[in-house]
Amino acid sequence: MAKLDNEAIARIFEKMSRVLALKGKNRFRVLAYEKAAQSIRDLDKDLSDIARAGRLEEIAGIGKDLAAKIEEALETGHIRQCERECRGFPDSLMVLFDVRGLGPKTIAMLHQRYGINEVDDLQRLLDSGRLKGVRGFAEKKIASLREALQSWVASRQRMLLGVALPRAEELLEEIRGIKLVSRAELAGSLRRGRETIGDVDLLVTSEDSARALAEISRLPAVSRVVALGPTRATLLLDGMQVDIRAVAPESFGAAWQYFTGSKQHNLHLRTLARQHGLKVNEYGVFRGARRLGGAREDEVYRLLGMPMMPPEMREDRGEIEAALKGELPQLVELADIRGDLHVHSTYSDGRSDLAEMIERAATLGYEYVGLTDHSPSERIARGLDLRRLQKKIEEMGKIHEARGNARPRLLLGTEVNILPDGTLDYPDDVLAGFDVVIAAIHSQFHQGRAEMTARLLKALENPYVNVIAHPMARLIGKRPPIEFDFERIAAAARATGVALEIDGSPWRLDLDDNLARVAQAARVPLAITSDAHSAAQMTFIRFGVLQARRGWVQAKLVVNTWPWEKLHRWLNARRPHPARVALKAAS
Ligand code: DGT
Ligand code: CA
Ligand code: CA
Repeated sequence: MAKLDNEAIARIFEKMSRVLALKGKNRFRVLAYEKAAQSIRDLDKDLSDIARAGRLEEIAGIGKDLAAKIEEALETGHIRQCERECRGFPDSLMVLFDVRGLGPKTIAMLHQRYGINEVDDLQRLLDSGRLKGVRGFAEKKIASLREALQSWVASRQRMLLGVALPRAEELLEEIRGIKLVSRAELAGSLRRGRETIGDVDLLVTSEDSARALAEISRLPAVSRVVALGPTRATLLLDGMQVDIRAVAPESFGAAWQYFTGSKQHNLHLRTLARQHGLKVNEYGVFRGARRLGGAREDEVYRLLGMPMMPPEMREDRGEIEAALKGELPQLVELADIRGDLHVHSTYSDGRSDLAEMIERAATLGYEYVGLTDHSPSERIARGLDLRRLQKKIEEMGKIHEARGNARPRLLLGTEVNILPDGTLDYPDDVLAGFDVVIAAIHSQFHQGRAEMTARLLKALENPYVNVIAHPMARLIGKRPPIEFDFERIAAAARATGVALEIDGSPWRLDLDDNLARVAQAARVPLAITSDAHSAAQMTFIRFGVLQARRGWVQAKLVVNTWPWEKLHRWLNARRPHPARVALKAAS
């Protein structure tokens, strides 16, 4: 009996939704399965645990019927009704739903009449010319399907936020430099700060949209023009797909809202609007034919009885309900950050030396910076043995002396390994010499859930530990998260006052948004860091802030938004003896 995990069950429901759409079944049933799949993907607990507690029906979008199906899947590895319904529809056919311009009606027709079962079949069919003259497949339609297939291939690979955002911002600056363009903004998943990005969505306004788009598509960064029309362009920039739409100024806010998404958030908003007798679309907010607003994005929310919604929250995870109750949290902002507690130098595996890292921290206006090189067992990363640690202390002392009282305050730190048995890689008397200790798992990722939980709990008990770094220990798209009981770790962190990290490195973003939200709800201290391995990477902290905002995190809980006095008290709160501070902090 195959044990099904959350993702496997979500996929069954997603497929069910798509097959029902192909069969032209009731729209509400289609949506119900789609919503259920999304809710399951958003869960931070195993469905099997939730089922055991008898709480399946508390999940958004899961009623009696779907709860019974989940139970069946957990017990037998199958959902009979779904299998029956989906018979004859291969998974490879479902992929066509991700191709732009293909909806359920067309896919159903291609499947029935031409035996199309996958993207390659469709490509061959288009190439064969057999669609020529077929009703519904005018030449223009065939050409646009070809383009859509090309961009599907390009966009199959999702990009990391940390790669896509800087490139998109560069493009945005070039677009803003075009005279004809009066306004340009980012939308889509990039604006919501999702950890991976399918394609980049941009909105522009211009008095001559067609010419503006043509000019944009001639920018040197553009490697291929996939499609170019009077109001829309699809461009490829070295593998990154960009969708640009030109909209009228009076619709800009409504369009920005619409194309920021997420789709689920928008669906929910539109349902709400209907209940108020309003219509919301990408052109504005309407009562009948009368237009109530849409030039500004906040108008859209205001007309629905809500304050402006931070883009990072727009995932239909309860933010609309919170906004209607006037309970939207005040999210942490980059400007709240007063320092970084996790950066590496050439003493371990960083590419910039201590002086360069400190210089950059000063440029960023930080009050303090923790220089946290690795501990000895981290061989690949050149972890510091006691001899090299002593050298680092001496060099930090010299830099400190040369700088006088200049900001930032320098904190001697370490990122110490949590060994497989939960002990740390430096003895306590060495740890006592650091100003800030962050502890992390860098080995034995495959331990079972119980063992891993015990390992982390033991590390949390060490009185010198201030932060647990990247608690999930995942690498996005490369290494899955370790398995552990997050609620127990969060409760222990809250009890001991140890912070959990939200690591801003684009490959990590760890905690992720879902766990950050659990931590925020449990009032666990958090530390948003860059985990920089070069001076330039210190700006990674912004991706950590975005992830934190997606987790509804408020500044209050984030220790590195605190002024030095408060941070200092917290750093030493659990130590058995007053800190033997290695470096006298600047006054
Ligand atoms: P991505 O590109 O996969 O990372 O995710 P998004 O969210 O950027 O999605 P994308 O690029 O397909 O569409 C951008 C936004 O446009 C999306 O977040 C919401 C809106 N949108 C697109 N298609 C639909 C749709 O069929 N229905 C609704 N309500 N909104 C849509
Ligand atoms: Ca997108
Ligand atoms: Ca798009």
